Amino acid sequence: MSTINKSSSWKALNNHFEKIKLTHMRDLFDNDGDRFNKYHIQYEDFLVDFSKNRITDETLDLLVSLAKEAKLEDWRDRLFSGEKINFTENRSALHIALRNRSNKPILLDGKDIMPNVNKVLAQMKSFSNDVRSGKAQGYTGKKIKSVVNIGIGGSDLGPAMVCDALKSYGTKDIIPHFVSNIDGADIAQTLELCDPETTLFIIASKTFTTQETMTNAYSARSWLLKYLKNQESIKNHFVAISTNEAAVEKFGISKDNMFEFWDWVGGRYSLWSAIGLSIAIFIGMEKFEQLLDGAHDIDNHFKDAPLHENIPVMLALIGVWYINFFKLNTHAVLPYDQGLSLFPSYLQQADMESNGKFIDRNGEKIQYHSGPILWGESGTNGQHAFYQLIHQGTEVIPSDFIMPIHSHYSIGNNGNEHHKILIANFIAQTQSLMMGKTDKEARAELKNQGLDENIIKTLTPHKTFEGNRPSTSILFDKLTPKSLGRLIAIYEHKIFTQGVIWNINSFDQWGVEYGKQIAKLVLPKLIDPNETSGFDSSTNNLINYTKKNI
Ligand code: G6Q
Repeated sequence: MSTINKSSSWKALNNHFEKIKLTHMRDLFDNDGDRFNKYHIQYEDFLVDFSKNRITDETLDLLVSLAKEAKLEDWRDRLFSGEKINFTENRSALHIALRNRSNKPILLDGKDIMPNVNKVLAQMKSFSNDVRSGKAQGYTGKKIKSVVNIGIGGSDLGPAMVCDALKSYGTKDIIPHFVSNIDGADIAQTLELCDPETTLFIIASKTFTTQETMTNAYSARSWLLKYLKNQESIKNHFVAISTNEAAVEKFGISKDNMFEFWDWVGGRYSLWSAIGLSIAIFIGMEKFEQLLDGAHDIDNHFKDAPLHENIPVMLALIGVWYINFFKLNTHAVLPYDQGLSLFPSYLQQADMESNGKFIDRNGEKIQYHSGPILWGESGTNGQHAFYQLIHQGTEVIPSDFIMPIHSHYSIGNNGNEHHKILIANFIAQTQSLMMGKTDKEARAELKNQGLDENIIKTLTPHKTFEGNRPSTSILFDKLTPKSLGRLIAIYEHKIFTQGVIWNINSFDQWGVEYGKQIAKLVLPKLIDPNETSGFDSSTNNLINYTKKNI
């Protein structure tokens, strides 16, 4: 049974929570002019300000003790040394090897895996250069203009998010597309934008058995063959990224057009592997390597920085403080950058698939909350939608505000008007969430507007904000491949740290596998002309109703 909630630091945190739970951050700031200095971490151009959280020195000391009691440092060593910590699948979780830019050997079962990692990186470099230069052509000799990544989940969300985030670095000659949904609209609408003679399909699937990906891949192949009318054309227009060589060959893609990766790369941790091929083609291999460099920097920081000064660790512990002591079970990620608009949905998978679990490493049900419901949207769009609830809702939502100081785009007065307004909104939101607006302040504001006393009385409660709503601000210079690599790796290690505290395996995903399994049970029933009976009455009737009306 997981005993972290019985540990002395957990108990001490509970006692501390009782003392601090009503303390307002306004007072914490008023009483300590040094609060920002104490509660931020600067790592090169990254500034992580966690001073607008409901924490004191004691909170952080106790949280760090909790991490030590959970043996975080040991687990971190086990992760980096390639131990098979994903024990339910008997696998290591070695995404750190994919961006091990030091190239120091990493041993798995006694064998250095770096030569294979480097071999695939070299293959990606040569292929992406060829596609970008026009050396790798379509079957009819035309240059590739569209790259369609067909994959889902971990084989889609990472590359899709990165290509979108780094659009300003992308070649204007090639458009990347991402098809994931089994809903035929996804592939059909994408194909409408493509010319078979100039389209390259990347079939990205670790297992090469995923129903959605394979169905989309076969539809893409039929579409291509309908126009090019020759099986031979497949080798110019299809490549595969997979661990399953036999299935790739069965599909009709030759070994030469296959990019390998390994079972020790989890799907949601795979954008650093050949799964990132669409990124390399779009922004070039040099920039892809800068993305890896950024992640490698954070791997070193996570490994070496003392826990108090460690960005992923502090983010994780503050998250644990809210989830397990304040019992706040949702977390918002709010990037103030258009390029990062897919970042919340990317992180949703990274976090919720890793830590959305109630069974601990001993196979027992945990007696405390684990992964939060993570959601978000880019600012300022979210401000005109759900921020109302963050300011005045009955739920308190701890939030991460993320923002690059410089934009890639010079636009508006003085070339930076848009970005200045964006920054102002970012800062104003975190400030007002923390401070709130007292009843007295709201009343004074209304009075200044010259309103009569009755109206002031009616409006005051509605215009009052409790404040004390926590946020962490993450700032960095500019959204570059390197800073994006750092940002993603910060969250990966945050997730890992929380999984360690909760004693869960962050690297398996039986809920996803379950979805794959049950879909296969229903499909034959939908095809079978006889009335379905074997399920519960709702399911039977849904199947029969659909069959009747299809
Ligand atoms: C990620 C999950 C899951 C997976 C997809 C696609 O960690 O395992 O999202 O990536 O189900 O799987 P394939 O790459 O095997 O098609």
